[in-house]
Amino acid sequence: MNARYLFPNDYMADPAVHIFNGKLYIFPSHDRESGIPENDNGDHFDMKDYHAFSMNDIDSDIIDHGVILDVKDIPWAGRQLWDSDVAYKNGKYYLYFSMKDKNDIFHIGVAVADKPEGPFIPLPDPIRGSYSIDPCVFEENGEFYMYFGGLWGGQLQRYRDNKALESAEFPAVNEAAIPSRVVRLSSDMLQFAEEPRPLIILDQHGNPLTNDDNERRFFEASWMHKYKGKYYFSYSTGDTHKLCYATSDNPYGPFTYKGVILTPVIGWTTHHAIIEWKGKWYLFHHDCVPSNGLTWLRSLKLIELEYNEDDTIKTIEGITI
Ligand code: FUB
Repeated sequence: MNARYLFPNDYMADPAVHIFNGKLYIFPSHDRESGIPENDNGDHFDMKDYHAFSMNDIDSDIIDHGVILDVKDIPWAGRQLWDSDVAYKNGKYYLYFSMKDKNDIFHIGVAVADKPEGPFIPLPDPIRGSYSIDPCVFEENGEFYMYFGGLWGGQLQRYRDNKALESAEFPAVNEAAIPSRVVRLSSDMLQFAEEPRPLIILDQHGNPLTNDDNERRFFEASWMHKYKGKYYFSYSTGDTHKLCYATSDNPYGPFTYKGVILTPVIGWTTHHAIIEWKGKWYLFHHDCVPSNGLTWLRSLKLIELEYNEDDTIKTIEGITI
């Protein structure tokens, strides 16, 4: 399968992908030209709404279902609708989204709908105890786990043991890297059921990846899938622009680093979803080729993902696809 751009009409990024009612749904961030200068805080990613998309088949055209949630309708809104994900339980769809509050602090919000196409009605407040960005929700035997977090503009370095620090703190170079977080959701899907836990990624010797290991350590863009009974946690390395993955026998980890899924693409960010549909596996992601490299104007892309005999993932070359 050749890689293809999914929606040339507009800039969309950070795809979350799920099969609902036999169709494939994509929930991306909706990039736009805000005119805000580029900085390490990510202020130039100033998105204001979300759309939902669906596909009847992997080769078919993508259907744009329009706006499913707008920042102006979210009571606690400050700015910047970043990465989101959607989960289904008992006839309702739950949209989990990253957004800054009125004090410019990222939290994770929830909005609820009867259909994946929305409209999604936001709760008046973010999830209690939530912080940082990039929620990914994974279901296992009726329990839902959220994986989240993002460094730099995503503010994860401002928290330790789920408490806000006076100011951002990075570990020393050879100390364990700042981990992403995993938390089980409450049965009503609207809150955390427990304190978020660190998601530890170990190297092949059983040592946690260190803060200076920019080629492998977590930065943002959590995604979880299961293959042959194992949990595959994948993520972006941020400033080294790769999608990597680590595996575990337990959704809470610890995970062991396995390798690179996607080498750097054109653009600063890289963010993805991995899903099996009709017996094949796919990588949904984004790059900035159509915008001639403008990092804040990203385009959705799709390519088949393959495994090796030993269940490792075959690396895809980002620039050439
Ligand atoms: O789209 C804004 C941010 O860029 C996302 O939340 C990150 O994962 C990165 O893709």
